[in-house]
Amino acid sequence: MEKVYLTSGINNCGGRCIIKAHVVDGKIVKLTTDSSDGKNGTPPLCSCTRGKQYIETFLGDNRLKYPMKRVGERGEGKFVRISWKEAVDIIIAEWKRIKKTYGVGSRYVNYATGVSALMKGNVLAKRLLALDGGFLDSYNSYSTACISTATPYTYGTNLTGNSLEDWVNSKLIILWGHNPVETRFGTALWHLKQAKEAGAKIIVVNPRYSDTAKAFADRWIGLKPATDSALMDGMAYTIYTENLHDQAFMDKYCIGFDSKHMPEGYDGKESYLSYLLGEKDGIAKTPKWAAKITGVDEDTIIKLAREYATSKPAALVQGYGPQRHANGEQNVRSGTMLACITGNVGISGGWACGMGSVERHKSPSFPVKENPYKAKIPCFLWTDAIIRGSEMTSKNDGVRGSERLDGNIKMILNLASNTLLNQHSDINRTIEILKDTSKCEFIVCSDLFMTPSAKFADILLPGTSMFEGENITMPWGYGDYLLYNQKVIEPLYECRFEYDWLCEVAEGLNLKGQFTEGHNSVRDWLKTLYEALRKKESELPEFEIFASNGGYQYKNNPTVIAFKKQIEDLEQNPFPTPSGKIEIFSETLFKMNKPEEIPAIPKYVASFEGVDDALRKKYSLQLIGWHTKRRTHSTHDSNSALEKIEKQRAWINAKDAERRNIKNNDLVEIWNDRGVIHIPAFVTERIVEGVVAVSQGAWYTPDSGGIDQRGSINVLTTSKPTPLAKGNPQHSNLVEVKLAR
Ligand SMILES: Nc1nc2c(c(=O)[nH]1)N[C@H]1C(S)=C(S)[C@@H](COP(=O)(O)OP(=O)(O)OC[C@H]3O[C@@H](n4cnc5c(=O)[nH]c(N)nc54)[C@H](O)[C@@H]3O)O[C@H]1N2
Ligand SMILES: Nc1nc2c(c(=O)[nH]1)N[C@H]1C(S)=C(S)[C@@H](COP(=O)(O)OP(=O)(O)OC[C@H]3O[C@@H](n4cnc5c(=O)[nH]c(N)nc54)[C@H](O)[C@@H]3O)O[C@H]1N2
Ligand SMILES: [Mo]
Repeated sequence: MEKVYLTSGINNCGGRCIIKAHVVDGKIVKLTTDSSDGKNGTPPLCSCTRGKQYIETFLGDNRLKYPMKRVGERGEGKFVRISWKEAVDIIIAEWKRIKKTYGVGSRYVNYATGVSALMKGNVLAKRLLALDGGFLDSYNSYSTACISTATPYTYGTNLTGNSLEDWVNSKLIILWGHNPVETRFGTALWHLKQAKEAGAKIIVVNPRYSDTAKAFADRWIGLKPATDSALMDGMAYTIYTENLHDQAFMDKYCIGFDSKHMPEGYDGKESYLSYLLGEKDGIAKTPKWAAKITGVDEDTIIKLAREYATSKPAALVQGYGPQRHANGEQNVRSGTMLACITGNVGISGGWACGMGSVERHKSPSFPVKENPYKAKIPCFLWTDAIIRGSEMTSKNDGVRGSERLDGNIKMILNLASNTLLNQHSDINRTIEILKDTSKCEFIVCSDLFMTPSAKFADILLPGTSMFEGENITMPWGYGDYLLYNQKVIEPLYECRFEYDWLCEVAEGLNLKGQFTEGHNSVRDWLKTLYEALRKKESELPEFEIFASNGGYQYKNNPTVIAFKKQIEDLEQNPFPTPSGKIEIFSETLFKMNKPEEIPAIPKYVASFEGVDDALRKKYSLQLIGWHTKRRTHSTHDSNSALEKIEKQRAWINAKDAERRNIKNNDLVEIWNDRGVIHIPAFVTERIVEGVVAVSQGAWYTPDSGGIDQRGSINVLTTSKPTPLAKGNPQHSNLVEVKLAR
């Protein structure tokens, strides 16, 4: 007899969809998904090709089956099977030894998104470490470091998005480095379809002619990577000089746009307008000026500017691609400036730009205990904290909570993460750091597969997949639902959910009671956390109903328009910025006193390893990555069936290929000072000249000479952080390309 269980993917795909697992005799025989059509107003939560492949990806013979201990050199990938008891005993012993020898601040839990549901190993581990005296915590994410840092300098908050059903009210939608057809963002794709059907014109700005451009765009504007702010300045110049801007809006709600609206005591020459017109540096930021930097021709810039300023209301929506650059903070603030000068803030059909988060419903969260150790690092700087933690300061490295760190990282728990190697920048540098066991002395990994990161574990533990346990899955910002992961099958082999062995570690530390707070199972915890949420979200049904229905899609979703209150009555509702207004000029940024890297106004700042870096003499091509439909980060790379929806290839413009005698599908070598990869070429007009693109997430697979054979972009990316956010500039890289062999 067939039984159907309701569940959902728990990886960090921006979309979280309904998965129905059909089980016969304890075996999953097929997966189906949500078949609703969205006609009742709630977006369908149907899976894409990745979701349909969860059996092949997660339940194959390539799973890690038993706990293991490293026997060879670290990173060599040689392990022997051990018992769970031995694994837990070793973890407890090392945990205590490292605490005693180096102090609590030497213990670190790596950034991890392999389990992005409510109960997840990394958060649980942090809870236990906090109970045990503390650990070095981190802030930021690899997703949104720059955009979430920069947006509040303008608006005081990251809640700058309208709820997406409002897109149908936009006359024009500019998807700026945003690619929801391939790169899922909650239910954004469905709302985009609705908007298109309602007649919105759609323009895509992206160095690549993405699937979104192909499926939706009336026009594609291909620019050179990391030149977005120059394009936006050029647009602002046209909008201002043709008097298409909303002066009344700027006068009333903004500070720092022009010399008349500067904060007290500041020279008018520091204003945005003064920069735009070249009053200080003698360079007017004309479309002609912008064309030279961006590679977009002058007429296209002028036309785009006029269209955006006159098609009111219009939504210029920023993806996260442009901010994963060396100057990633700047284009975020440039976007917010454009939204303001066109008066598209606080209105239906408009969009304020920046982070664009919407909080319509509260999310459940797991209670991490207060961490007694106060210092935090930006999550991108963990390799630095292994080799020079004791030198890292708040001033130079963005350390928060303390002036400096008091030591180096000595223990890492890397649970459901491939960021220990594959997803972090500069793989060869990371290998050098990790392979020296005198630096970081102890590494625990829990994963489903022998990933490039897993090979660097001292203790390697087999985790359970989405089918093998219960959880609650929450969508990204744009989605009004919670999904329940019913347990579909028993854990395979000796696999265990991270919570189960962490409870045993807690017991060995005499912290079990505090760690579990009396909960006997994951389900018990989920119930407690859900009930806490239900106090805030009264529409939610009782836990048992929620769990047996596989989750809940909210019906009561009042439309949110960001800053509507502020625009209607600024006196009563000031912006949550220091000045109470929209800060085109930020005094806080000004006082950082680094005008070249971190200007007080949004303006084009040349990116390192960007279009005008002197290094281009050696490495003439800009290399960007993107989030492909073929994977969720590195997850699914082990499933070769998905190769048919997108092959791992390097996109290269036909002219650049011709110069190098490269034909479509030729194996090419891409290199820079950091490393070398071999990958087939995709020779195409779908990418602008001078740019190469390799999708992120392929598993690093070196040959005996250390040349990656799979096309893992992080062999080529830099570990140098961005100036303000100290984020990951993983799309800013200079490389050269030639035929391989
Ligand atoms: N060059 C470049 N690098 C990037 C990015 C980029 O754009 N360019 N993007 C960055 C971004 S935005 C992010 S969020 C990070 C993501 O980086 P990660 O958080 O490392 O995400 P994944 O690669 O999906 O890896 C998650 C790991 O969890 C494992 N896993 C999957 N399901 C389960 C499970 O149920 N249980 C357990 N225990 N393990 C599981 C997978 O096998 C995988 O090894 O990558 C960042 N890295
Ligand atoms: N299928 C799939 N969906 C996902 C994920 C996944 O791994 N797979 N990951 C999820 C996660 S954790 C995240 S954080 C998000 C990531 O979402 P994003 O960060 O938005 O995704 P990216 O693909 O890195 O960037 C978006 C687009 O920006 C373009 N781009 C790169 N550089 C520039 C530039 O300088 N200027 C402009 N204008 N465009 C540029 C890229 O070509 C790309 O198409 O996606 C989520 N959704
Ligand atoms: Mo992300």
